[in-house]
Amino acid sequence: MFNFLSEKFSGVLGWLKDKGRLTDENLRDATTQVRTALLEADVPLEVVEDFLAQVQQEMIGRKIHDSLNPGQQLIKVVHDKVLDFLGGKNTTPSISFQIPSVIMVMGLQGSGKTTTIAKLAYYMQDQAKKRGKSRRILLGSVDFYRPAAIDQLEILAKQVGATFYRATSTDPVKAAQEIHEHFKQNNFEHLLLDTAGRLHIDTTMMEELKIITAKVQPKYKFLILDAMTGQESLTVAKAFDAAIGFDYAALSKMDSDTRGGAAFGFRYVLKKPIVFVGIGEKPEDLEAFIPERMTTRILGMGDIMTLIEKATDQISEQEQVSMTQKMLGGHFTLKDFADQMGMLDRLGSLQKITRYLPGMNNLSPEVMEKGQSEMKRFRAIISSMTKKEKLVPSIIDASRRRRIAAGSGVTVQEVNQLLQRFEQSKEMMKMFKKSGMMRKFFK
Ligand SMILES: Nc1nc2c(ncn2[C@@H]2O[C@H](COP(=O)(O)OP(=O)(O)OP(=O)(O)O)[C@@H](O)[C@H]2O)c(=O)[nH]1
Ligand SMILES: [Mg+2]
Repeated sequence: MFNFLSEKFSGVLGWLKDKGRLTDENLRDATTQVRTALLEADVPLEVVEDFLAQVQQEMIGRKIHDSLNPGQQLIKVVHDKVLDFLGGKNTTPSISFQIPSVIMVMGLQGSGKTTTIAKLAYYMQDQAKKRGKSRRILLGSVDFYRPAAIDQLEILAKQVGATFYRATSTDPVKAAQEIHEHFKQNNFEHLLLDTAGRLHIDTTMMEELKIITAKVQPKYKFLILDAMTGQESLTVAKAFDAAIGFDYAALSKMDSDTRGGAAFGFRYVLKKPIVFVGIGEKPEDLEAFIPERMTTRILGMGDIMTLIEKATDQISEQEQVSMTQKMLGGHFTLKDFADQMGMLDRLGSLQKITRYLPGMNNLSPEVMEKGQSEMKRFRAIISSMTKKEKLVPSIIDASRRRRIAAGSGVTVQEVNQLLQRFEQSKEMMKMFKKSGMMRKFFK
């Protein structure tokens, strides 16, 4: 996510840090580099120019007051500006969807509309569940443009515990009305309406959407933007805004190797909140868009906060506490090692986790893949061990290793590798313990 942008920025800012004094000349140099970074990240030109003008103005103002550590100052100015452009501090938009309400989702073909609908339904259900409730959600589609589109929604509805309704009419407007009727008559709490996309902005699609909007009166209109379409996304968003208008945006495919220009340009030019970001294909792969975090990511500082929050969400506090105690207490067994890998598994793929960690967002997919399958293998091996072996690994001699390997379908070398890794992580725990880092992490 935003890899490209963050790499470039880190490069520029790192270079500046080394400069003791900020002269007109190196300010100009730095600005040129920031400009290139932004353009290469597909940030629309008009946005780049505005951004740089504002950064320069701030820097000139500052120079008079304070000439101490100018590199640091520029970093701060760039940081604050990026944050500003993404919506500003403490501006995380939150929606509590009114009951009852119709939510219409629109966007270009393949932008992620249908997937985002499933994610939204999952999110609503999940929020309700946290309060001991459940939601009656109806999903309907008026996408007759792509043959399999409606079936796709039907399948997703099952996955997220929502009801699916198939309209009998194949005329988008009539179908929308029919679905809306069904929604009202059956006392559903939310209707998530999926619409057809086109490859490009197209007047037929816009007209259709206009009429549907008038008939169904959605309370919330979401524009789905594919984070991978750089410059063009701004044109798309402007066109949808002019023709139909929308309240919120969701950025899909932020887990991809996107250049990040979409979010940057969109938020600044359209001044509409990006509420959610999609970070994968599954219904649970939805996150809140938090400008501070996005800024930190863009500037390549990693985002440990998100990771910690995710950990808290997915792993019960009790589990965390007991794991931390085991790690700190030095009684870390192979069973704990397996549990720990299980916890990691629940957090999501390694790729997703490391994305949040400073300096680790450049690991190649192959490396990640390897880590992931290694974890799986290790867990399988551990599950072939006896209780005693898990608690007292030192008893695992050659013949036990052969038995365990056979039991888990791996080679003896792989069993050895696991035991080595286990020893290494025990060493690491000791280091953590000494540095007090674990306590800080899990507080
Ligand atoms: N990695 C990743 N893939 C996504 C994300 N959102 C959607 N996709 C994938 O992108 C593709 C298109 O998503 P859809 O939800 O079908 O897009 P759509 O806008 O409904 O497409 P049409 O119905 O053809 O207009 C699918 O393969 C999705 O799995 C995301 O956040 N991350
Ligand atoms: Mg679709």
